[in-house]
Amino acid sequence: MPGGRSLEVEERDGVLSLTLNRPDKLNALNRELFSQLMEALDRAAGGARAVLITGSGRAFCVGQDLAEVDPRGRSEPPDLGRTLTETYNPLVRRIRALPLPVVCAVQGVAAGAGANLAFACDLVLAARSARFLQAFDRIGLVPDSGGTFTLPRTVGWARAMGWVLTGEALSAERAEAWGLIWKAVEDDHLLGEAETWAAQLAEGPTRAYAATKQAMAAAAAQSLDRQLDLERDLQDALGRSPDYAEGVAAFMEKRKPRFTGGH
Ligand code: T3D
Repeated sequence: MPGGRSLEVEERDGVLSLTLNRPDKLNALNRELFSQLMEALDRAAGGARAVLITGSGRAFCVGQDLAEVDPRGRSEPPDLGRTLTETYNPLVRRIRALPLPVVCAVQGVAAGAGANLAFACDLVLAARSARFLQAFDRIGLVPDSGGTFTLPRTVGWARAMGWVLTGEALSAERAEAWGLIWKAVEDDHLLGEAETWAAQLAEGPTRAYAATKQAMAAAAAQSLDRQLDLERDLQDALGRSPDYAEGVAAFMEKRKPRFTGGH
């Protein structure tokens, strides 16, 4: 946005809210937005206890800013390998590795890497009128930002291939039915509900959420035996945490726990 920030960042009560803010370009991802996102996510690990990602205007995010990679008038083809190495891959890795729950509120359209960015988050809500598009086929690319990893694992081969090859738009309700998002909610309630979840997660057992993310992510690539060992190791560490002591004490005292997320 000329004169404005491409990413609005606000931190309140442990929730770091990140709003993609290029509404005139449907929040297409350009270099500036990437670097602001990465910087904000780096900061998140320093004090926030939950992250909320959303978009401003009539779209969540339409993926790569195609104006930035317009091949017309270039003598050389663009180096997309480098683009992925420097931007999309670190972004997805950062979200997945962030030791905090990441809530995503999708309104309007989420296309290309914009859709897969949403699917990389931990708790995804979408407005009932939202729609998801892979869109990569339209410009001759493979689904990136983890799409080829997440889609077949989440929705199965037939649906993943069908969706990607037909280029159909997926409604929020269908995305929910397929298990790609947590919930489709009434349009007017989207932000409020996402904020409520983010606030609730920010008051939760942060270390347990981090361990849960770690274990869930590891499960995609290892045997039950190794996963059981990992659960043991994580539980061993969590059993020594103040939040575990507080959680059990609160249960015994029939009161709400006051988690600090501390070590
Ligand atoms: O570097 C690499 O290429 C590798 C990485 C790839 C990752 C990817 O994400 S590839 C996929 C890129 N995204 C797309 O191909 C989606 C392109 N957009 C669309 O197909 C349509 O905009 C939508 C179907 C999403 C929405 O259509 P509609 O009719 O609601 O809106 P619109 O009129 O097309 O768009 C409104 C404005 O946003 C328009 O600008 P203008 O003409 O008013 O100045 C349009 O150009 C702009 N816009 C939309 N998408 C993009 C974009 N500008 C730049 N990049 C975009 N991706």
